Amino acid sequence: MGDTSIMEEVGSETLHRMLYYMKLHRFYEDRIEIVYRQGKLAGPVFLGRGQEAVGVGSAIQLGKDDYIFPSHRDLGAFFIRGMTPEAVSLQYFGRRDGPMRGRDGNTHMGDWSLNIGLFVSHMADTVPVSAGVALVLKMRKQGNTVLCYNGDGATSRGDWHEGLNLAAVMQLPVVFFCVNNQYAYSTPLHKQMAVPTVADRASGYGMPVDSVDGNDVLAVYVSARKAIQRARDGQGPSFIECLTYRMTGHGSHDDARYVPAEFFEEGKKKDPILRFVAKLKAGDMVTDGEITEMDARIMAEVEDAMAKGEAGALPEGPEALAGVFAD
Ligand SMILES: Cc1ncc(C[n+]2csc(CCOP(=O)(O)OP(=O)(O)O)c2C)c(N)n1
Repeated sequence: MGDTSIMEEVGSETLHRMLYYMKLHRFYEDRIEIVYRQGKLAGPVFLGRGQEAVGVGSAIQLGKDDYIFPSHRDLGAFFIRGMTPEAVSLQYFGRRDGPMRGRDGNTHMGDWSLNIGLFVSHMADTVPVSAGVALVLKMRKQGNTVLCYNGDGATSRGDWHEGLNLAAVMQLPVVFFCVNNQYAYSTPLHKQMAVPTVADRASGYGMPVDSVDGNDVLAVYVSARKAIQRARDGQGPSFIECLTYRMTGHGSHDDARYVPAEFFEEGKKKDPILRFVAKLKAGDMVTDGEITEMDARIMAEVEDAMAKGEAGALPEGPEALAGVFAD
């Protein structure tokens, strides 16, 4: 299926929303990284720069009663589900009114009221939990689905394998994404697995496995659409490996000197936002004027979110302890 026919099918409104969320993800993170370097944040910052197409191309297709279990690099998916830039800033600044009420300062966050599952570690602990949520949806015959996102490093952990197996055996309505940015912190892919792709690992569990260019939001969209439909139709789980590039260190504290310069060059050439804009323009789906207006709107939103995050109140001592220890 060519890009033009996909774009015609998806329609200009959804395409514009996709561009908006990819840019919001990028602009927000560019700005929060500066705030981090200014020494204003208590915790680290983890960026999904270069990986925006995966969360956006998939989560944009969900309905209100679906669930996501994002990782620390899927900020666009958080925004799509309704978490506001202001809420994310309150989180980063460790403020009382943030999603974790000031008890964590980085992206360890979620919000059950928005069907965004929480994670404790960056690794695969959300995989069996998302299978559990999918089991509930299946038992309720809701026709809803769960999208679960992990990095390549997470697939070396036992809970990833157990979760995939459980979902396949029980035919659960969940889609597992591997956002394969080719590094787990400083460990390149070939040093943590002896098969060439994560798809090779997933294919042992008895579910459809797809591999897509994770820097092509339309390719992610099409693959995710099929997998989501399967889940809704009661046909069980799917796995999608999205090959992408981490265009940054593991976190903002990491200058990634262990990554060869060519890797970053390659990532830059395949920038998912620039590629999407080029496709939209080639298909007459967006004008320069619309892009300029969108950029200005997003920058204003991000500035507002930073100001509100910084101005937010810190938790009082007893509030900071609520829910931390059993009564
Ligand atoms: C159980 C556990 N072990 C180790 C860590 C430290 N850690 C955080 S992220 C990470 C690497 C994750 O790599 P990957 O799954 O490829 O995701 P990416 O960060 O590349 O998106 C590690 C080792 C952790 N948070 N939790």
